[in-house]
Amino acid sequence: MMTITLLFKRLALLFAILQIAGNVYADDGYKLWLGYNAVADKKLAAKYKAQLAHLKFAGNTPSLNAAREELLTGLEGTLALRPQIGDKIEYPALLVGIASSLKLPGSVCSESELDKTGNEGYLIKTVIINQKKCIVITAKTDIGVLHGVFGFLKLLQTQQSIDALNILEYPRIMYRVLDHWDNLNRTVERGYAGASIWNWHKLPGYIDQRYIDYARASASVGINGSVVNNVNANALMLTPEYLEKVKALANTFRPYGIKVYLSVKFSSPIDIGGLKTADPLNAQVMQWWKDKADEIYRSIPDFGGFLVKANSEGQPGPQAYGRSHADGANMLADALLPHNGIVMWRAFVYDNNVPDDRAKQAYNEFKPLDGQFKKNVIIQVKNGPIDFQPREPFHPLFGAMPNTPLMMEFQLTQEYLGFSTNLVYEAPLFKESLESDTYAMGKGSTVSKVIQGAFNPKLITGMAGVANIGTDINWCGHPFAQANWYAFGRLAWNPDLSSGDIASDWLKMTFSNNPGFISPMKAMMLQSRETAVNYMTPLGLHHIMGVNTHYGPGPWVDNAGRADWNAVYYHKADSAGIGFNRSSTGSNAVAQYQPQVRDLFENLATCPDEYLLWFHHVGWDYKMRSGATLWDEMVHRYYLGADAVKQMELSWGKMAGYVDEERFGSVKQLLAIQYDEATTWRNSCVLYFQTFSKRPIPAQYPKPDKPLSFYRDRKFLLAPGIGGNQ
Ligand code: GCV
Repeated sequence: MMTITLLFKRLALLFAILQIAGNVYADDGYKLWLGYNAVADKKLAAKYKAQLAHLKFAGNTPSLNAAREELLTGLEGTLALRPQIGDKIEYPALLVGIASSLKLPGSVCSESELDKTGNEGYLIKTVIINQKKCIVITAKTDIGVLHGVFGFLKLLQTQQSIDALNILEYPRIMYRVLDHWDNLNRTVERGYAGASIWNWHKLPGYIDQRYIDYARASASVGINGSVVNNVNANALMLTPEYLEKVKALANTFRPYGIKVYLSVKFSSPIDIGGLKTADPLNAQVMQWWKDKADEIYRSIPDFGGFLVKANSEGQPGPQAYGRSHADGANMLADALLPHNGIVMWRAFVYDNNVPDDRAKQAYNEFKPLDGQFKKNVIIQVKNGPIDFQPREPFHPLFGAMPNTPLMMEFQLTQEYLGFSTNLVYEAPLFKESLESDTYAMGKGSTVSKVIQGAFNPKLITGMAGVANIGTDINWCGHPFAQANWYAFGRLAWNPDLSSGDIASDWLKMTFSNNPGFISPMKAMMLQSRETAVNYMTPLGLHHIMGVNTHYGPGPWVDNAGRADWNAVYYHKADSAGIGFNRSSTGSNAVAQYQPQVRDLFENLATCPDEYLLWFHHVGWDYKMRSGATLWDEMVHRYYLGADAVKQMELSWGKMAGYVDEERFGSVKQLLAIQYDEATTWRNSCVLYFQTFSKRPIPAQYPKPDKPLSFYRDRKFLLAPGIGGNQ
């Protein structure tokens, strides 16, 4: 007879085996894509183990130590392997370190190969040394080695062969930066994942483990900069008290190759400097910024530089003194140049005078300044001309300023994409912008090439992502929102990667390599952004979200502070039709694009359906490419979008066997909320626009079960995301 204790022991063992075999242990999402789940394919795991039995890791600097620790954590997690570590090479070996300290024979990696990796890239190669096969992870710099270690671990996490490796990686973009819109009181403007991760009160004395894990995760996808405070900046940030705290963060991030940047308030010389003016051409003001820069670099020698929002949404700027954006940016650039710092000056501008078309303002203000900025200034341009909408055409400034560095600004936090309750994988949105052809230097002049400096190699290059990170245990508020942080880093490193490849890497590293999981989940992710466009803003509609909060539908909003904060300004629905006429008979925003692009958008026959109502006011009975009338097509898209969320729920429901219960349950609940929100969007918009179209909802669709007034009357006064500029 089996004793009770033995029975319990056996059950416990069985349970443990089942957990490992199915790889479905509880997971709160904190580890992101660095959970280093055990390689489930036992044969492959055994082969990896044999190939990685010995490790020679050269060097002992903070970055190399971080790399070594990450490698050992990764090997332990994926393979339960603790390699024998030694200086003498035992075979089969994994050799890691910068090329000069590994003392590799010239035949292993040539100077020219290494040169191609630059200061942050790496080589991973299978090589023969003393007639024995080894794997080498090497680079010119410590940071390159760290990136190489993450690259190598990705191979194991995604279960790829390591038999014959020959990988040369380097970043295509220089500045790959997360912008945190975090306030000093720990609210996060447009943050939907809890409070700010920076605990200013406890800094500099207390270094939260989160700061280190943030740096690890960011470095693992090649991010090399962090702007830690909101672009609606508080001048206090530049006081000695706060700079001390920033220094502590910089020290924490440094081993991971991540520099700290600060958003600065243009009026700081007045606010905290005791001056009477912030005029960029005033000698005292210039000196104040120089002294401030010197002060910062004394304690943070590798400080990255400043991010500036000026003359926009009430923020101070050089125009108050009759000066231009170039005057303002160049003054700061002069202060930073001796220290190799940069100025990221934002092109997201709209002033107090309501323009005929807000979409045109940035181009109008910045294009004439082309070539006038100092070499360490980069103009940060949102992907589209309005404001991070679910879909926008590419910003006309891309390609229009050939002599000025332009930095792409994407938004990872889902301000206009349903906050953190909506599963929206943003890589397809990013790619759509990057692959748009500006025609600036002839066919093929994509936005991606422009921001990589392909047409002017003298320019610095950059990509920024407005972070979606907060204190939620899973960092981003939705387990799948982590994929947007991940995808941003991967695309900033190489904008030519595909959304699908990035999605499968992320899914494998985060959840499971099982094809039964990867295939439907990748499809779900890839479709999710189009789905959101359909249930929110199909056919080129935009900015019809709730006022201020940007939560939920608000197509009826017509009483906000200024005309271009109202939804009616953007959709212009009336009894004749709907849409913003930006063609030559309207605001003529199309003229800001190169002729080929202008003509494409100008002409109703060629304007893609996706941008139809962005560029045209179209009659309700206009015949669409599908053969349906505009009204019927619009209704169809709204229903398609909401139905697709139901499909997402069904697909996810089948994933229970592949995912731990915790994250399975979390995504399940969030998808149910998303379905509710999608149907709310659908019903609100269809009912509201019907008051203009006066046409029926086609019979095949279920009628909304509540009247328009129900949706209009809902209030979301305390929706998250607006914390006040503290
Ligand atoms: C940080 C939009 C957002 C604001 C944001 C602004 C910007 O208007 O709603 O919250 O402010 O963009 O990018 O500066």
